[in-house]
Amino acid sequence: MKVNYTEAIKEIEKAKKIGIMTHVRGDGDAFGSLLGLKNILEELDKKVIIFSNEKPGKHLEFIMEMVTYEPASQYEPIDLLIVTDVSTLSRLTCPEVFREAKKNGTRVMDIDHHAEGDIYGSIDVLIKDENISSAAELVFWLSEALSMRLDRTTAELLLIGIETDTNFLQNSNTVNKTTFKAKAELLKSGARIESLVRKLSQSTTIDDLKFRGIVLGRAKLNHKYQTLTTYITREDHKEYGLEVGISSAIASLLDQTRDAGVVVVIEERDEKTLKVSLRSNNSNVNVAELASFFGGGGHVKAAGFEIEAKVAELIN
Ligand SMILES: [Mn+2]
Repeated sequence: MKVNYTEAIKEIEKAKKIGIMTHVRGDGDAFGSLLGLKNILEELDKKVIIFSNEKPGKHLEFIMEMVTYEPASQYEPIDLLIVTDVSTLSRLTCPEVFREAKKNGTRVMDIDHHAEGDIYGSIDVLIKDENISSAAELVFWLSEALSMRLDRTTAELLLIGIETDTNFLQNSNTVNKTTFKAKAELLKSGARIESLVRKLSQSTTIDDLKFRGIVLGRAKLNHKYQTLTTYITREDHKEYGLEVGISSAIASLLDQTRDAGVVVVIEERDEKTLKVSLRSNNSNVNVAELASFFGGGGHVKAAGFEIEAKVAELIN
C-alpha cells in the first residue's frame, strides 16, 4: 500500500492542539515515533499533549535526556488525536482517552506499520503501510511530505525507531530500499549513529548476560521441524529483575543464528499465562498467521501471542 499524506497534512494544519499516544510497554519505535512526532508538531507551532502513564524501560531511559516528557493520563480537549505504532485498541497507553476523544467527535489519525488489528475501523485518517520498517520511518516520510528539515534530536529519535524495529537494519522482512533512504536523510540531519547504536545495544549488565547464558543453554533445536525453542520462567523474572518484553529480545537474538527456521520463545507471565514470541527470518514461515491462529498478531517474520498453558505442555 502506498501512503498518501495529503489528508493527514490537512488535518494537522487545521488543528491547534494535538494529542499523541502510542502503545503500552513502549519499545524504541513507540517512543521514537511518538517523541519524534512531538518535535515535528511543535516545530509546526502546535500545542502537543502526550497521553500516557508509562515511562520508558531501563534500556530506553537515555531518551529522556533528549526530550521533555511530561505525559498526561487524563483526557483533555484536543483538536486531533494521533496514535503511532498501534494496531490494537487494548494496546493503547490510554484507551479511555481514545474513547473519550471519539465520543467528542475528535478526528483520530493512526501512523502504523502492522498488518492487522481492530483499531483501524475507529481511525479517521490512516497512515499505514506494513512494508515500511517502523512507525518512526512513516513519521519521517510525513515530515518529508511536509517539506520539513529535521533537527538532530528529532532525527535521532526517528532513527531509534527504525534501528529498533529492524534490529539495526538486519531484519530482511522489515528493511527495504526506503529504510536506507530514510536513514541516509536522518544521518544528513546530524543523527549520531555510533552513539545511538551503542546506547541501544550495549545497555547490557553482567546479570543480563548471565540470564541470556541460561536461556540460551535451554534452547533446543528440533531438526525435523527446524524449530529452535527456549523458555523464560517466573523465577528468572524474580532472580534477574527482567523487563517485560524480554521474550521478544531473546527471540530476536536466537533469530540471528542460521540453525532455526522458526524461533519460539515461551515466557511465563503469571501463574496461568504464557507469552510466546516467534521469529522466522531463516524460513518462509508466516509467523503472523501462526500467531493469529492463537489470537495474537504481528508481522510475517516476527509475531507473538498469549495463551493459558504450562511451559512443558506448550513445548510438547
Ligand atoms: Mn513498530
